[in-house]
Amino acid sequence: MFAALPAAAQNVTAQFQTWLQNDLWPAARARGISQQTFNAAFNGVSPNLKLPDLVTPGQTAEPPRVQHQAEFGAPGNYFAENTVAGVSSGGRSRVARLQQPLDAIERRFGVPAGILVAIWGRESGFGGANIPHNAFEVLGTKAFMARRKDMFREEVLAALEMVQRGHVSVSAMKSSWAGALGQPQFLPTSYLKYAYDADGDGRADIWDSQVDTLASIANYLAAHGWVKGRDWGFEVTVPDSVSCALEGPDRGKRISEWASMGITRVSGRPFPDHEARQEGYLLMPAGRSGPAFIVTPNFYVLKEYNESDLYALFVGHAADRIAYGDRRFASSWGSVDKLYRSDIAAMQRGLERQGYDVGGADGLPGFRTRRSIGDWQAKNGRAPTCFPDAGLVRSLG
Ligand SMILES: [Ca+2]
Repeated sequence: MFAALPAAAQNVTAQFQTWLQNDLWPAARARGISQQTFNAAFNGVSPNLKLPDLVTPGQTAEPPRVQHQAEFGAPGNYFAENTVAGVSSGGRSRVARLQQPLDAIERRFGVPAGILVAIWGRESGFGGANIPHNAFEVLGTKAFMARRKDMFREEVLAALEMVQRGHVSVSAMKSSWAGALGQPQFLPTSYLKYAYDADGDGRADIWDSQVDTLASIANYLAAHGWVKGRDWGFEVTVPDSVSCALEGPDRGKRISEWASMGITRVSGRPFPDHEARQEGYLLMPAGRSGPAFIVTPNFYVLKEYNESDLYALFVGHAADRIAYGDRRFASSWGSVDKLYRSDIAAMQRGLERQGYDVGGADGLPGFRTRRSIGDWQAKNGRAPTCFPDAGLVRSLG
């Protein structure tokens, strides 16, 4: 749209410059950013109109239409074997090479090496990923005109603070298109709170130091409540007598109680004693048509790194494979009807009209949507699957 309208783009660029001078600069100055730092950061920067989720100044935010028309990806796609195996085999070699620092980091923060290395591999390919964008262009554009611009305003101010405090030079401030920095892919506010100087050279270097990167990830997880000594979760078999609608972090039970309901580990081993005494949660990311898990509070700490069940599961699964060898999930991911996110959103609105909580009609079947589907199916005399399908979209959309 903007490419066809150079005049409009020029107009946006002019508005961006005005916003920088009249709006962002006073806020930056109030935080102790010098004029020199501010000018260096935004020298030659104009808004990048190719970034997603932008709203033209003066227009109101519309629902993310393009994303909505995207095909809904089956959960199993997230676990393509070459992706998981890349993280697990790459992770094992890093664990072997970095054993001493990883031991020290685990002693300090309580997070096991496999988890740290799995996140590192997932976020940046162990630091090998190309992270090419100018962070001030990305964060500045988003703070100026993104749908969630208030959040990005904090991030761009934090980015300026990173430079002002001497943590990093302007030219080294490269980010993903989402504004995430360095090997752990931290947003600037996370860098200021959680970046950690583990090698003791006086600088928390998440760009070029592997041990600083791993310690920073550990510090982030510890600060978000990682429970030392607990696992992330276990793949399980759930008998038909246990409803898939019991899923969710707000429906926890002692793991021994889940076991007494007939839930067993796929490995055939019992739950470890110290886990059995504590709370666990049912997780069925694809409802009845995929692997099921009993997860611990640490699973939800992983979701603090990236708000997605599948992300957290990827990290936990890869960490297990790094620590214990490559073993795929015991259950396979079933086939999923071809649906668009707009179909799922329509189904969610149908459930909402009938009083069910779907956690927002966003076109993504999170745990609130999955269990509401299960409850609706049970109420309507159907076998609960707890996952969207074409028939449900027809019945509820
Ligand atoms: Ca350092």
